[in-house]
Amino acid sequence: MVQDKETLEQKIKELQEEYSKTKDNKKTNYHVGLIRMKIAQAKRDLVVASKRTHKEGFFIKKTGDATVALVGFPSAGKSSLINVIANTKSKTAAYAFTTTKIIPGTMLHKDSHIQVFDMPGLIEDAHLGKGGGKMVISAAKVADLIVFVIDINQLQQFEKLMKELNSLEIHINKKRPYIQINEQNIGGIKIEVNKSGLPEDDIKEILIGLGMHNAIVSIWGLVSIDELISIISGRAIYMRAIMALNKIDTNKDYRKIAEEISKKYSIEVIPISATNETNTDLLKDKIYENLGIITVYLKHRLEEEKMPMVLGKGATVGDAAKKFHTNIVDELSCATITGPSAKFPHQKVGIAHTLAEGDVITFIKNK
Ligand SMILES: Nc1nc2c(ncn2[C@@H]2O[C@H](COP(=O)(O)OP(=O)(O)OP(=O)(O)O)[C@@H](O)[C@H]2O)c(=O)[nH]1
Ligand SMILES: [Mg+2]
Repeated sequence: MVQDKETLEQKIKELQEEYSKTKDNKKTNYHVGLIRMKIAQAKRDLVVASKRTHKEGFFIKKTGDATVALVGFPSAGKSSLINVIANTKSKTAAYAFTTTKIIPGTMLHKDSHIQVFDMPGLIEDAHLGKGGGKMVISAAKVADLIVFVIDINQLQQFEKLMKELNSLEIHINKKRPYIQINEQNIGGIKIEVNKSGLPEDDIKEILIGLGMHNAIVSIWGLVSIDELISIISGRAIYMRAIMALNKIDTNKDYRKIAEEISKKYSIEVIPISATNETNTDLLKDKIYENLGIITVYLKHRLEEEKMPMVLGKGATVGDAAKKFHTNIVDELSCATITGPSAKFPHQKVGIAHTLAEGDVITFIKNK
């Protein structure tokens, strides 16, 4: 009989309890072996049962001001973390594949609503569909930021995750090289700018291999052959990521380890403990910062109430006006600003004025 997920989870829990009660008693060797075997079997069944339910979470909807995906191996602490930083309750447990579908939550930060996805654990060969990998990856791709959740005692898992993403043509914390290809009807392949570091003949060969025989090409940045193929074929994805180095309560060398990983992989590392809630507020700040967003407040001249609005870093008064109402920009003469971007309270500025975190804006319409 095929058992469902809940039954299997209950079974694993009971077996694990039995196991912890008997494991130190030498006389019970055979019994302990039997329990271990049963646990292993139940876990295998659970993986299969989990696969059956994977489809449920596949159609994810983006909501809020930005989306963050928690990516990591099973049991790294993704669910424990989302329970602390977002308003959701995701099941946590000591065994792998506790989370079997994507659980969305909302993290409130500085009046912004950040959508956070808790996801099933990613394992090696996820790109081949192992452990529901395809679902996890498609959800990760729609996010604006990946937060890798890594168990400090399982650092080798990070290397495996990076390899996995690499084989999926997902480039982490890398700038997309600027490449322009204008296909033509005749004339063969003409390379106008080549800052790629690759010989022109190789570039031509790649283009022809991808079915482009006539084109004007410019490449403005260093790029490897694999990356070039990945970009031209439209499969390359560039994503920002930071790392939550979890379970630091279990490793006193966490500062040194965090520094080493950060240097080795050029990634921002935030050492945390999800269960003790250590540095989880700092992580929220870092998520917000790395999303490249700011929160500003709109205020009517005669009212006290302020309406929060989330914009991209570098946004102007005009951008805020457009987001508020597409037609308002034409009617706008200027705005007054109170806050970090203003030299003094109620400073009058034009629509090209660049906003900063926490600004209060009052639009002033043409008479
Ligand atoms: N000591 C310690 N244990 C932790 C910490 N965070 C999580 N855990 C434990 O690690 C185990 C796995 O945690 P989960 O949050 O279920 O891990 P997950 O990444 O969601 O796992 P899957 O859903 O299986 O992919 C649980 O027993 C947690 O209590 C932490 O900061 N410190
Ligand atoms: Mg989980």
